[in-house]
Amino acid sequence: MSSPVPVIRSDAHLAHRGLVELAAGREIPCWESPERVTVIEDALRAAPGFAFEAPTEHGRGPILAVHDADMVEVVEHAWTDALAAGAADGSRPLIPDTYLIGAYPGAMQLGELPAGRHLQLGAYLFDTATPIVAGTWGAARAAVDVALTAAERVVAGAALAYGLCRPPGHHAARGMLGGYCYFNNAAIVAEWLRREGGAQRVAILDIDYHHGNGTQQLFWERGDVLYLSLHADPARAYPYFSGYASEVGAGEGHGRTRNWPLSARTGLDGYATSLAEALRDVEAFAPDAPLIISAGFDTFEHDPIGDLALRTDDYAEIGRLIASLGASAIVLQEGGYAVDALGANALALLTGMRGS
Ligand code: Q9C
Ligand code: ZN
Repeated sequence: MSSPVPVIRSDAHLAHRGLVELAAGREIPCWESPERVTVIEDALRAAPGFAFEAPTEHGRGPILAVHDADMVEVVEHAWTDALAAGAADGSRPLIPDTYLIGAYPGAMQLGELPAGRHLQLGAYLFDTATPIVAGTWGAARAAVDVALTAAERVVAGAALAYGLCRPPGHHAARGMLGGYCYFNNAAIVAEWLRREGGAQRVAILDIDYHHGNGTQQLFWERGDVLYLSLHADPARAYPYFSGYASEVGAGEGHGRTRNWPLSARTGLDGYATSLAEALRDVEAFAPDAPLIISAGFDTFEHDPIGDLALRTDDYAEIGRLIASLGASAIVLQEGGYAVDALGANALALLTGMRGS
């Protein structure tokens, strides 16, 4: 019997509850809910072979190694600035009404932002699905600590550890928030393995339904971090503007980003074909650090915002395929919104990865 798989989890996320998001002009309840990770933890607790641990605090350093300090401050202070300015009564999430898109400046040199951090939010967000509430800062900080603690367990010798991160991270870029993500947990771990873990080459495999635009942006010109992503074709699926197969990185990072856009209703067969290519890329890159998996279960056949067709048992097979690399792995939770199936799907992936 192998040793239990560390599962790093925190209750700090419970205070991050966004209330509403906009879908086709309608206000709907946030898909990204606290229940998502509660049901995963419950399912793993009911199964043998997992050891549950709280994260240890790593401070802001690892976050600031990846994200703009000004953006981190906006996440920290937007809520209290809004309350202090009387711009919010505390009963509803902060969702900006105005966004600083790339075309705004044209040839102008714009250098100033309003002092209120709630008013700066629109300069960092790229969608309306990433609300700030009182508990957002604490939850986003804890998710990073969850990810880093999982990484530490693997560096210390565990073959596999699972960071039950919430909020997720892969849509967060250096100076950009969105897609339910504030800080890029997987990217922070990758950078931490480089700076603190003595690694020269780190690979991130992203199996969330959505393209990890944030992770791709962060490592686009980096030769030392391989970013591989399987996701719904952005020609039809969020985040729309990245994730095409033609995107392969630049400069020293040329060839160190690869994307596999997938057709609607892709099931295990099609998925495994692309995954095999990605796994060959990992082998060729020969990372000298644990493999980082950005794990989303929004590829599930009944996911409410996805359109792929993976079944619960398929996650076990995907886990076995990844495990066939023989590498140690840090699995970090990203998306997945079919709440009733998330526990079984996470259990299947981890069971496949640990080989029993
Ligand atoms: N109609 C993650 O899975 N909204 N983020 C999509 C499509 C945002 C997903 C709207 C989806 C973000 C971590
Ligand atoms: Zn997703």
